[in-house]
Amino acid sequence: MGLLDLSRKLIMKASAIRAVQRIDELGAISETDDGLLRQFLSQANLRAAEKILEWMSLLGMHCEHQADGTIRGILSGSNPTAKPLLLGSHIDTVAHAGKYDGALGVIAALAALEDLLESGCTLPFPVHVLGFSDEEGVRFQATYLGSRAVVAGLDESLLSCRDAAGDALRDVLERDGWHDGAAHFRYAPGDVLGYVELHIEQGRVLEEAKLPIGVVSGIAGQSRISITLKGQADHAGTTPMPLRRDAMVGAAACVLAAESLAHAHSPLVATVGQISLSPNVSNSVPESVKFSLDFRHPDDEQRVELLDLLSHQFHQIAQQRDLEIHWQVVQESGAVACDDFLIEKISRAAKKVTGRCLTLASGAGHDGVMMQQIGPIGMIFVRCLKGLSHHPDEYCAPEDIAAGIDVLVEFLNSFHEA
Ligand code: HGY
Ligand code: MN
Ligand code: MN
Repeated sequence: MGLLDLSRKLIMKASAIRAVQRIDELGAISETDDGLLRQFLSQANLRAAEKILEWMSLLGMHCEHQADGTIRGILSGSNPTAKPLLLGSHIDTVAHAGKYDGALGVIAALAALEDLLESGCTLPFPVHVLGFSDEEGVRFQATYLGSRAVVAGLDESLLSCRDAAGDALRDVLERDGWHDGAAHFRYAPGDVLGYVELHIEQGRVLEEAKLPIGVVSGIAGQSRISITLKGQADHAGTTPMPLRRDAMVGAAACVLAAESLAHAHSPLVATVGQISLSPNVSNSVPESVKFSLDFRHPDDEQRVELLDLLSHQFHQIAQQRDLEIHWQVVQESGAVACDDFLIEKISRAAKKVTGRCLTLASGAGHDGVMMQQIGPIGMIFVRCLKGLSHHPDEYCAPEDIAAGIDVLVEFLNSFHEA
């Protein structure tokens, strides 16, 4: 461990200690007692939002919430008419989540503002800290609902998405929305100085480089596809193999085809994370299988070309096995580049705090994909143990959290300099 890391470990500032405690506090707010899960407009997600609003009000921020559960705290600057700088991240989580993904970005932003207020510093612009209601897209299979709502609103196609219970997003919003005292905040292109998000890396690059902090160059594009294969249910004991139209075996061939395509075209990554089949009984040949495909590549052209190739392979597999195939694009977002000016400022701040700074791309999606529609985006990555994420053992060391907060403080203070 470097000297700087050690010093941060030994002398943790109050704001960093509080941030670590708040991570634990928020991590305990879940909609199940079987691991951490906070979905769009679940009661747990709203309770987490309320908790963060409490912390924002302790800083004297003007606090607001939207009906969808997205929240924001506003800290005024010396020039109230200046364009605001946006900070923040998402409040929702995946299932069996770690407690840092999303939450750390909101909590670190508040900790950095706490440090600035403690040092009597007033920024030359307002700062808005946002906590987005949904980035993971677990409930409705549509990602970035929170950030999308504040930059573009939710269109008909999104409002008609249905959750596992068959409820449309529109109806869930109507029925379970936080309507009481709800504000309606929207940002248009050019409204803001920029959006900067601190997030755990969710990869191994910083750990292998033995660095606590990195600056993000850009966010990979992603396609989320839903595939349904339909064959014929049959008796498992009496149907000879050559006569079967087994949708499960067809799906298995597709999954292996996706895996070998990704191995052959690194850094392409392809994941089948969700699968359901019917009739789903042990003594019937599966009639239909529905599975998800998460397909990502830093280069959009390659992603589109390779996805087309894989779709062709899936259709061939279906044809060979006499299966019907339905291929539905659920969600696509192109790769986005972070802003050079923000990258430069963040790397300078990181070098000041940690001595070095690495620039790296993000394979994970982040709300910056939506926020770049209204202004320049920047991201600060914080090392996490073994790169593990979307897992209960996700871990970010307190001294690395402290480093992340210090980098945010340095970054914010750099706006005072010419
Ligand atoms: O899936 C992702 O890339 C992110 O965790 N939403
Ligand atoms: Mn995530
Ligand atoms: Mn995240």
